[in-house]
Amino acid sequence: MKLYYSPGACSLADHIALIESGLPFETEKVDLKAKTTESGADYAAINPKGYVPALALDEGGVLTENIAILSYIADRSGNLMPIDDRARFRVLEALAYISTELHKGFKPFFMPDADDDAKSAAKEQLAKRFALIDQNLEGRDHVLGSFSIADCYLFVMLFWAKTKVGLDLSPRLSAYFDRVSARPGVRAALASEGLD
Ligand SMILES: N[C@@H](CCC(=O)N[C@@H](CS)C(=O)NCC(=O)O)C(=O)O
Repeated sequence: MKLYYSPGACSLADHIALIESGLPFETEKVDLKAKTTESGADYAAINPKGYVPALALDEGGVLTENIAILSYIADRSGNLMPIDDRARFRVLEALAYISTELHKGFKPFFMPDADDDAKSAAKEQLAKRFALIDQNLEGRDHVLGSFSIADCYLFVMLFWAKTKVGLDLSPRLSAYFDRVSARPGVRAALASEGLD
């Protein structure tokens, strides 16, 4: 497998999941402006969507979209998603919330032409979205029982909240962030992307 990524982008979630999975994989950095990869390949030919992440599969083909890639890694590894059917749907529910309510909420912070009003409205909305996550973490160390792909994705959202938005995290979210940051797999992914 090969993960196409950009340092600190949402592809960091997939990078963490791959390291945590113990599966063999390679990475290739993408220049998102030029749409080329570090080996000089045309990224648009690899992933016509033009964004990261993309995962080139050993069996051929390229998988895109965080939810699909994270689920694929979990499925292959067997250790990043609960086996119980009902709990699996809870992981999917969490991934969908993170993708559509959190991830997309950061958009103004990645758009060079977004004005301060758009950023401050987005910040307010994100604070509300994170408040719900905060409540759900009551009495838990992870989004679900044990570390899962939902934690890989949520970690990146909190990383952005701290580094790109300057959002004040609640004590519980801060503790969660510190706990996940301390995982060797997370530290390795950050180091590999030059973010440590
Ligand atoms: N729907 C996609 C969105 C991925 C996405 O937003 N990727 C961003 C980085 S976090 C990107 O590559 N943006 C550059 C671009 O769109 O040109 C997913 O969930 O995987």
